Amino acid sequence: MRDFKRYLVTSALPYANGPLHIGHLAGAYLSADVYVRFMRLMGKDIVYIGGSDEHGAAITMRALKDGLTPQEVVDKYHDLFVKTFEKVGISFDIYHRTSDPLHHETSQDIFRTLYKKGLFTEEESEQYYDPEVNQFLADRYIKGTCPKCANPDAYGDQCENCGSTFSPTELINPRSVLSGSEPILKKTKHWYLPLNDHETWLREWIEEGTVDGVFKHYPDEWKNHVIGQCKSWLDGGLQPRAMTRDLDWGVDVPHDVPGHEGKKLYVWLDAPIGYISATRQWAKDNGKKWEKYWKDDDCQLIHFIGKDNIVFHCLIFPAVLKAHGDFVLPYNVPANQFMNLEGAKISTSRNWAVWVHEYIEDLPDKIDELRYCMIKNMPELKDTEFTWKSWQDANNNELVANLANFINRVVVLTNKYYDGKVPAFDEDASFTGSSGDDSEFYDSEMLSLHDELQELCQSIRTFDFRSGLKSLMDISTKGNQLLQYNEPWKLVKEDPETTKTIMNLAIQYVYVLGVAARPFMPETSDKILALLNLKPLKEKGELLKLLDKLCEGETLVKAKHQIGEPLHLFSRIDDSVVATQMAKLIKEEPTPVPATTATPESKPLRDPITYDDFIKMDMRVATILAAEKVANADKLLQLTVDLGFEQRTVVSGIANYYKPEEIIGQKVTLLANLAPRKIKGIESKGMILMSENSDGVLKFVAAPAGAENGSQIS
Ligand code: B3M
Ligand code: ZN
Repeated sequence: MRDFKRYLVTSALPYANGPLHIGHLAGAYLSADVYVRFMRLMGKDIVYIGGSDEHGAAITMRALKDGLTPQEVVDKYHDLFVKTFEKVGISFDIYHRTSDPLHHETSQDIFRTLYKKGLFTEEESEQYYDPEVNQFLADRYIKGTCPKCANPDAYGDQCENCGSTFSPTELINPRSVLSGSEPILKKTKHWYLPLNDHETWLREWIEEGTVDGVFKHYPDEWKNHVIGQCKSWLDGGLQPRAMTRDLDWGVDVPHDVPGHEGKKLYVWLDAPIGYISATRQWAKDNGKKWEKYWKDDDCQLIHFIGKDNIVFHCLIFPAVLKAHGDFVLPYNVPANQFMNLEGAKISTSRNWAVWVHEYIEDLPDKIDELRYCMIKNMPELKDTEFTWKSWQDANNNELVANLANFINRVVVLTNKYYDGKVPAFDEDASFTGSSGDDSEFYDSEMLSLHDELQELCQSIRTFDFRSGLKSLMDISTKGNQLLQYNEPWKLVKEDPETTKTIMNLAIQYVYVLGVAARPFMPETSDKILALLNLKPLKEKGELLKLLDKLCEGETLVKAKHQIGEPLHLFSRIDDSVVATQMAKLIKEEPTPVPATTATPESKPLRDPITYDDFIKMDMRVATILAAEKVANADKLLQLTVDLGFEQRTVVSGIANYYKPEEIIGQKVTLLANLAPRKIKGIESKGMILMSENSDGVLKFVAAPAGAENGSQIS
């Protein structure tokens, strides 16, 4: 662990194409926020950078689906991100965005430098092109049959059914998502970064922590899974990677580069440069020099990301930085793994997620409870799981029963026995609860608080936030034991002097908790300090000062200081709150209660059929994964449904009754063995069962809640 003059911390820039879920928080934001707040408390010069990733197919696809322009999409989600991060207390020094002109300029400058240095190769390749809309097709704009598992709805780069990845030309029967037509191959030229040329130094940098023998970082401070992923890429051999795309949304290839027309920077080139643009903007706004953070070896750069972004932050972006020549390399990339939800992977398309903005709406006074539960279960080394029950348990059994209980007792007793004034104690009085005198006992307790706090600090420094949080709760447990063991409520009559020592000490514990809680639960820290009638922390070296004082045996909250009135820091969460959230997650459709009891005019029954006729129909439970309008057909939606054992496309005449975005995640019943039919050029496999009321309004025949996809209905 080396001390640096400056620190620059980044969190992955979320794609501005959908709201944030708890997996995002646990992955790249809470981890960084705990670290940054801690470093500020230690008096470090640290800047925390964030921003929205507003380019790439992720954005244009969303725009297409929602009938919005890409700019409208990114504006919408950028604004939501700003609010969400603010509410959850993610304390960015700047939250920027990649559609900002300063970012375009920064990315173009870097591209131009690499281009002028001759560090790109130009290569011509054949890529899919949609002749109907005159557009090259990004991988996600091509669908077709998976070459591995025959799933008819695989994307150009990946099959969500079997998980394999490939190039679009490997797809069987490719079709354009834009027009449904068959794409043609067309020649196009792009600039490539020859990553293969960077293999040797990247390997030395990752494995030895040096570049040309010069120290850069300690590899054993990096997480094993991060090094492991890098090594496996390196072992597989790095390939040249295109740094440009044929797109109409993104950062233009600089116009002084011949052949720039119609070309944009690859989103994974411009997005990490967003960290630099944001730092430039922050420096401008605050009268600082951004180069001090990016171009000075005395700055430690740390990227907080999720594991799916490792290759970009540990190999590709460093290659860009090194090729450019002026920039520092990341000192560490403490990537987190994934957080699952109630036994399943979080999935945006299946709406299996806890959306952070919805949590904030539903539980506005339970923000630190969420932070606590997320940090406690942070997927630092392996995937973890969030359950509403574990959230409730963490709150009731730990925050309420331990932390709030201890602090409340101290505040109540101080108010009761000493009119809310921190009791002074006689340093020479002999102490009944322990050998030695009160003063010796007091000093040794303060020293042990110092050691515990040091342990907490060390955990945070090594990105082990779970252990850090545990240390915080251990201090609270000790505080509770101090009261439990000495029973000041009894002792006050027998030995009032020693009671003063105990209570004075307990108040010091509360103060330590107030400071140490800050990185994890900032609002709670403010509340604890308010209970002691002290101001909120400014996060300017207060923890460093506290450690010094503890070392010196100096009291933290002085005798006679008037503390505040008791107040409950946390309250119990009832089962009903958990039940409401679970129901929301599973989206149980309540059985609609008819408005009137009048029998609607019913259609006559069809001719009788035999059991054999009936049993021919294979009806299955399925979930709608994706829905989009069918071009030139007002009534039709093209649906991708999950049958558990496979995914397929079904065209359904429900567009007048349901909007595509409303029905993602809807459980339906599917007549699965209906012979495939071509509808508007789309092969439809099966039919979604609908009920039709007397007015002709269609409603899904809902599958029972909890029924697994693929279950047979008979
Ligand atoms: N937007 C991917 C993601 O949100 C991407 C991260 C960019 S970090 C420079 O997972
Ligand atoms: Zn497949």
